[in-house]
Amino acid sequence: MNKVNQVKEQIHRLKEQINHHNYRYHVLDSPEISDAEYDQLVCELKQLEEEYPYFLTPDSPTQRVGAAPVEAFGVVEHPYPLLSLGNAFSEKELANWYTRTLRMLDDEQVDLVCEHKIDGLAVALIYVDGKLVTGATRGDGFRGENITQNLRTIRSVPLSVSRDAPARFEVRGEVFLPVAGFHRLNQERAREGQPTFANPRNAAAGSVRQLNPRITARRPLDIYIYMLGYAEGKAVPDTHWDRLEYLKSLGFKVNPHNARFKSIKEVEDYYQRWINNRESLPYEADGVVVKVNSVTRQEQLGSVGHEPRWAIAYKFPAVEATTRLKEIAISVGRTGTLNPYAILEPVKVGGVTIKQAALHNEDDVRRKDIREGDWVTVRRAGEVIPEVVGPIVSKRIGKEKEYNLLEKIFDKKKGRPACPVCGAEVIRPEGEAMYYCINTACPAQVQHGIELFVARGVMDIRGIGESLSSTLLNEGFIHDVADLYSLKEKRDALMQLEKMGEKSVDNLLAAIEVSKNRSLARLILALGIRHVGGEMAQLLASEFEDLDDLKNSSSERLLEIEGVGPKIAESITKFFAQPENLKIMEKLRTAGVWPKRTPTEAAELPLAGMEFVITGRLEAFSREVAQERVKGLGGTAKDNVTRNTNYLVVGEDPGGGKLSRAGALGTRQLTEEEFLALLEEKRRQ
Ligand code: 5U1
Repeated sequence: MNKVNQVKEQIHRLKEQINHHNYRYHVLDSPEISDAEYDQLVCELKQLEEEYPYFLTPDSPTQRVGAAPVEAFGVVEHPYPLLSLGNAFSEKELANWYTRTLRMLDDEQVDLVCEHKIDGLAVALIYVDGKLVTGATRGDGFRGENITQNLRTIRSVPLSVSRDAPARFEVRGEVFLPVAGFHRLNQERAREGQPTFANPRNAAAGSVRQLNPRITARRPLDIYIYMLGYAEGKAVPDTHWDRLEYLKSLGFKVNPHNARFKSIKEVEDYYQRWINNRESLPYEADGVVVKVNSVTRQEQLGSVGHEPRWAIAYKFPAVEATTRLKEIAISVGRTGTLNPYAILEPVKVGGVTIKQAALHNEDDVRRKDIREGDWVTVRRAGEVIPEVVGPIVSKRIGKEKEYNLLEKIFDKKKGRPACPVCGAEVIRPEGEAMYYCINTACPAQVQHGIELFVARGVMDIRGIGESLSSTLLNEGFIHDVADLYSLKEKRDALMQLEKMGEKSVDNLLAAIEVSKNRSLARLILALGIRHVGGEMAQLLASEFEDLDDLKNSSSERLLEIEGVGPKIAESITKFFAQPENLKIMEKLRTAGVWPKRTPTEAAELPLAGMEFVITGRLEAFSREVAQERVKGLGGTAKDNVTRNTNYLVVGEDPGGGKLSRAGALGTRQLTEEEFLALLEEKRRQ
């Protein structure tokens, strides 16, 4: 085949691939490749089309903005197409875009606006005479799906705005599912045996494009408006920034992290700042959108194809990649759970090479139909363990092996499945998705137990990492967590260990000694009782005098505590019914590790004891999310102002009743800004 035919063939293949992935992404909400890989395919096709323009056809996916609308929804024609964005993947590409922009404007400087590029679903909202009349998806840019009823269920979408607003106008924005809501939704779906969503974007798209708006209404969706589409019947400001301020004044939710800059250097700093802080955001962002501020200049620049020249998406490094899953192995967790995990062909994700990824449990592996030998999408978010999102079914060659955990751990000699670490019996309690090793002395369980015990925020014993805890166990220095407190009697022997000089041994022993003073809440957490995490440990520590008191409490007493359900109560009583655990408790008592409840016990979390009421609309997040933030820091969030209310947070259009009651009671009132500052300050404590 000659070169030209080869190129023709390659373009054809790329088009087919891109169309296929477009369909998976936009119509089925079930992508098979990562966004970065999709971008790469489009980039390749664009380059070829630029080099060989006679192969560029109007039906090329580079000439479309998205996929065609699904027919089940009505169709909305967009009077002004909803554009997509060109991408910059490096500082140099961004600088090139800026240079080009200045050249076209024949200027030396231009004001810019930066916004987070939220990974959600772009929508257009049309208001007529102050009322929301139509809400639509972007679709292919010209025609979208009519999802008005669904968008109406999103609380941050105003159903009406001031009568002073233009007679007819359109705003555009991104609907998204906050990360916390996404995890909750997936947990719920997993419990109900439904397929989980691969990421918050798919979950948001899947939620918004429900044929039944009641389902949409149950999902904690949110929206940020990112531009005014058009306005008729009234003059509007002539810069993008002022338009956003104007939309804010009409009651639209605009991202508070937007920023205005005068140089590309400041844009780069903003981008770097958010690369480092993006995990702290309540939503997933995959880059920064950089826009020319002046609307006159935007019009001067115009667009090329479906991408405006006046804006660009400066993408963050990818957090997803695809690779081959070589094998599914099993590790044993702290509570004896047998956890399948993927051994991968090493792959770089967001700058870090990963070789392993989490797979949750066997049901999840089955539900996602992940097989050994599959090509899979892996995802890394922040510091959490990378996870396998799902298989790329189209890449299967027929040699992939379905996974069966029991088959994997079947011990022929014993004639039964056996724990891969200690060989003990394995059970699967009714109604649970996990298999368990029943041996509480299983070395894997003990080691994880020690890792939890010494962890920061638990007993906080610095100097014991994974490798030392394993050495201490394997060399017989300790058999359980309580033995840490008798290590001082083995000082000389410890100094014989590799990498353990006199100084490090003494530091370690000193750290162990100091840990004897940790609070009751931390000790309860350190015991590793199933289902008892930090918040629950805190709650229990505020209710019980000491470990004896907790041990002796009946199920009934436990169940009387608000927040303790049957699962937790059962887990606590089971824990204290085990003789090995009682032995550990006695050793701790003898070693002097026996904290009593202190008056400040309940106050370990920074907002503990503080009661908040929120009134009116907040800009930064919905009321539910604000309440979650308060609770996450140990505070309580109530609906009504009482004598116990410490703070009334006052948003836009506050309820008069709450304000006047707070006024009468002298309750401290916070503006949204003060509230955010308080949360930030407490979060850092
Ligand atoms: N924040 C933001 N996201 N976003 C997406 N702004 C923004 N602008 C867009 C898109 C597609 O497009 C306009 C620049 C046309």
